[in-house]
Amino acid sequence: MKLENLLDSELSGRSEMPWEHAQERYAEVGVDANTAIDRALQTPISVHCWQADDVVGLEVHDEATDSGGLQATGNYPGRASTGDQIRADFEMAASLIPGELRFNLHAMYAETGGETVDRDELRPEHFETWIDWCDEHGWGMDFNPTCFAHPMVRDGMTLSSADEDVQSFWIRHCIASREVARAIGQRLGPAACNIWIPDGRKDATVDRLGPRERLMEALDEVLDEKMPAVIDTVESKLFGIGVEDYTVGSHEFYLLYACSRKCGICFDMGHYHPTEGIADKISAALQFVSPVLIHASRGVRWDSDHVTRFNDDLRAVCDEAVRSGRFDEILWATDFFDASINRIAAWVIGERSLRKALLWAMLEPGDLAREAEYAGNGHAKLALQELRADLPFAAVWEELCRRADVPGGLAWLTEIERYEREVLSDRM
Ligand code: RNT
Ligand code: ZN
Repeated sequence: MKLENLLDSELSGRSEMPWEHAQERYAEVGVDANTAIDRALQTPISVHCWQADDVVGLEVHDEATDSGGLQATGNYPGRASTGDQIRADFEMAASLIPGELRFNLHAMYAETGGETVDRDELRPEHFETWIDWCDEHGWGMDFNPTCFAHPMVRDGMTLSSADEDVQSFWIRHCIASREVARAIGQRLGPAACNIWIPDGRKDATVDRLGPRERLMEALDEVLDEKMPAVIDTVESKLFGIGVEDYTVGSHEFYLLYACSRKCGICFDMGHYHPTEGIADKISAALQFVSPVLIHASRGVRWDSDHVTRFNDDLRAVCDEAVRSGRFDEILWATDFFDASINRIAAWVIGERSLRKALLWAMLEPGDLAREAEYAGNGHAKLALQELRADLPFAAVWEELCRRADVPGGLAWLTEIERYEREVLSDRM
């Protein structure tokens, strides 16, 4: 079978098992597959806008800017370069992603109608087109200040800079961003406003305390005003390209900050040591901090932003979120960018994999496993974990896609190829 024949075939990789049979198999192990589908579909996933254009944004800078340690590699044709193109591409992607979506925008995607508006002067009106568009489609929205790729990033520093002009510029930008998030929240329902900064040093850092003290003070200023329509979160990172030795906003820094200031924490799956997962952090953090925002991503060696896949790491995160019993305090967002493949396909693969992992977690025979654990029956617990791979998951996923009116199996790939031919090829 050749790929093109498979895509043309009626099944194209879809499950043939009748949904009713699958439902019965899950019922035997105490799982209501119907409820799992509903829950998985109703869990909002906040889709990052920056996959569309390799984190370039819509601003024009005359001066050179610092990438802030983010690297989108590759030059696959068809990159979106206007707000309209990003919106069109996302509409395409969204038609192939099952379940409730939100749209996650960065400040660098302001639309100022040709006027130069610096980041510390952004206002909600510069995002009106985005907000109207999300409203029209019934998508919630989230927001992020953009503290990178800008001439005011000096010596790799923003909020933690020792240069008062630099630091106050970024404080004003973050406050302006919270105002935008508030406007979004008031219109579309509470909006997450996630702060990530690139601040750090390449090598042999001597002063590790000073920048952290300045970051703490800057954040306190940024978050000073209570905004009920805004869900504030802070995101740590271990290192970035060119920022290998020291990151001001480390895991410990932000976890303690969030705990003491009562804001949310963001765990990005690609932001820890290569073998360190975030799954086990969820139940620990939730004792002290809420909400927990997940940035679903995939680290590969030095890169923290490969397209999310339905792999062990993602399943572990979703399992823990469901098992914690505090699923409502967990917010789901994606964060990856790959410029070497069709960007819309990257979106679809990444978002579908997260939805799939959520469904997988919701289909765990969790009551039986918990019973075995508390009865000291470790082997039964292991056997139940193994059983998950024997249950007809594909048929339930298929049913989820059917209910959401999106193609199952590989059929969505045909749509992407058509869009590439008809729309993306004109962008070269
Ligand atoms: C960077 C962080 C951050 C960014 C976006 C663009 O390492 O993960 O979330 O990816 O804000
Ligand atoms: Zn992230």
